[in-house]
Amino acid sequence: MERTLVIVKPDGFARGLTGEVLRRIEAKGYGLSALRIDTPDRERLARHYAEHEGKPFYGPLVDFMSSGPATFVIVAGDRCIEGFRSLAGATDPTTAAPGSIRGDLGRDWGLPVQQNIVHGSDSPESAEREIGIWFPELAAD
Ligand code: DAT
Ligand code: MG
Repeated sequence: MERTLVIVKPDGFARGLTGEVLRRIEAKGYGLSALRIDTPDRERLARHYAEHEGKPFYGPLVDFMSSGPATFVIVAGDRCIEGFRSLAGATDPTTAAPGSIRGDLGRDWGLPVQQNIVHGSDSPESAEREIGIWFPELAAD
């Protein structure tokens, strides 16, 4: 069964949208196979966001992601990586399609990093790499 790593980011957690995000994942038909609330630490965030190191929003992104509690979720289901990316919508919440999590629940706050409520892995390789960072006990062998 395919797995993906979803994070309800600190903005979504602080706005009380964790349940709404989980509701949409379950309503779509995917399974929740692990869940933890935690304030992300900068060391694991640096590994998680290594592909963005050096970009102008990288520092603000790590600051934002480590600013408070977030909910880490392993979601399971056939094609759930692609399916959750579709549920999440485009990166920029201003232009994310209505009906998507970011399009319905997110907006621009005029900050150097977009706060867009959720993270979802973008490929099977990313999903297993990210699950290994945040749920090492549940990493694939
Ligand atoms: P996604 O989360 O849609 O996979 P990403 O991996 O390209 O997007 O970027 C990680 C996060 O960084 C993204 O969710 C929000 C922020 N971000 C990306 N591009 C940005 C930009 N050009 N300006 C501000 N924040 C940005
Ligand atoms: Mg990404």
